[in-house]
Amino acid sequence: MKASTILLLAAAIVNAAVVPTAPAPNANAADKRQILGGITSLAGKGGKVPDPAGASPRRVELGSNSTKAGLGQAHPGQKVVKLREGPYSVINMNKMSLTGEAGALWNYPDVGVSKPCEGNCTIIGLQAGLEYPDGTNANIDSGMWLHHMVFLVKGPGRVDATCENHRGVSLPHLDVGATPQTSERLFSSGNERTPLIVPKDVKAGYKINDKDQFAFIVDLMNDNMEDKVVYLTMTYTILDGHPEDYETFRPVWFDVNQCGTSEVPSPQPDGAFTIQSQPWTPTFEGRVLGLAGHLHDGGTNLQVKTQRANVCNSTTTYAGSPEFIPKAGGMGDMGGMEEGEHSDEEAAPAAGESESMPGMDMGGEEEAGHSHGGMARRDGGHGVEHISNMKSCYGMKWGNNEVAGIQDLKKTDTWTIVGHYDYNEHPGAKHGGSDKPANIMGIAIMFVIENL
Ligand SMILES: *[C@@H]1O[C@H](CO)[C@@H](O)[C@H](O)[C@H]1NC(C)=O
Ligand SMILES: *[C@@H]1O[C@H](CO)[C@@H](O)[C@H](O)[C@H]1NC(C)=O
Ligand SMILES: *[C@@H]1O[C@H](CO)[C@@H](O)[C@H](O)[C@H]1NC(C)=O
Ligand SMILES: [Cu+2]
Repeated sequence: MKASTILLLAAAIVNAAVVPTAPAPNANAADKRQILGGITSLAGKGGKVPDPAGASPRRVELGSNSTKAGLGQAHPGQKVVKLREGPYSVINMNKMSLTGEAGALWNYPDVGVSKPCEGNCTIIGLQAGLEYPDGTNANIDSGMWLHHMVFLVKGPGRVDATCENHRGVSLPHLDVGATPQTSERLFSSGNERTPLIVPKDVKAGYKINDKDQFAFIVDLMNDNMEDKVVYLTMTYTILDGHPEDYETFRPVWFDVNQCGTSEVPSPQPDGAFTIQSQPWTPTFEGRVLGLAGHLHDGGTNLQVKTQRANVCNSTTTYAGSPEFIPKAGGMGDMGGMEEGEHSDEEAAPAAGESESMPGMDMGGEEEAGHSHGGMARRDGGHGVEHISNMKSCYGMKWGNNEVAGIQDLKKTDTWTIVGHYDYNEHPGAKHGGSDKPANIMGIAIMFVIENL
């Protein structure tokens, strides 16, 4: 089937099944590709599959003191639950996705995502992960990437703060059969797997009820020579019910390609440059709990600012722990790895760096260099260092010189994010194995305790 046929088919399916009255998407080619996830399975390009025999349980109750999502920030009565979603089959390096990426499950919508509780509960921590069926970790060292995931919540009263007034179709919402008026993007993660953690001295949470439905957009990458089946994990730290003394926080998603695929073309092939979002004027008021940014390989830092102050400078760490470094001679490491470029400097410490970070650490986002435009290696190939961590800024620590006194969200402010890249410092991913830079991203997710 030709790509254009597939696009039309995808658009027809999505429009017919989901939004009968949707106007024609005013989307560029990159944006349209997001819709394709929906027909990925039909075309035999991977997607959700049944649990393999002998797979670990889909729900795992971790101890209330688990460092996984609670990270030691024990709130009285908290529970830590890991849910394994999927599993998803990811095609190998010798196969192409519908959109032409080798070894990729491309922006695959999953509207059958489980919830950590029946009825009411309150989320005070989140962290995404990737696992093999037996429960072991899946990361770059075995050729698997949690390239990108978006966590949407659909339900009464859910409104996406930054796409609510978007004109035309909002692609992430459309992809899971919703709109910005009926759902919101709560969280996102990439391979760096930044957690959201409400510090124990802050009484605020995201209140879930029985009408809420969870949906994921899942984008995974397989550098191996055989197909792989993996589970996307979401570890929830929750409180039962809606404790009266806990306020409600709302997510605010900043993006240089807001309400689109989040991708933008790299403005130049080398050197330093910035990418910037449209300004956003808050539609509600509150107090900022915390935020973190997301960039692709080549990124140095992402600034979140208002006209009043710099709010957060979310900086990148590259190859901070061994699981983020491809194994020399591994299946996915085509042609082997230049030993000299790797090992020594890259095997830096910092394993679990984000876990030692106190306070609100947040839904950071994605990861290391997923280049959505690539025809071949979306990771930029061997010998390239990948982002393993992005710094979070959290509300109770505003005095750490990152913030000039701004703790509140006001309707009189204007918010902007600026992604800083420098390909001389860190190589970016290439498009289709060519010398052309792949598309890049600039995102930040902020959590705001709403003044009600
Ligand atoms: C969890 O940690 C707290 C504080 O360190 C301790 O008092 C409590 O006994 C621990 N609970 C469990 C189940 O280990
Ligand atoms: C769930 O929470 C809502 C709002 O806080 C409340 O009105 C409702 O009674 C709760 N339901 C149950 C079963 O506790
Ligand atoms: C943000 O971090 C970058 C990288 O460490 C640094 O060069 C820059 O000066 C910082 N910007 C601000 C406004 O603090
Ligand atoms: Cu990204």
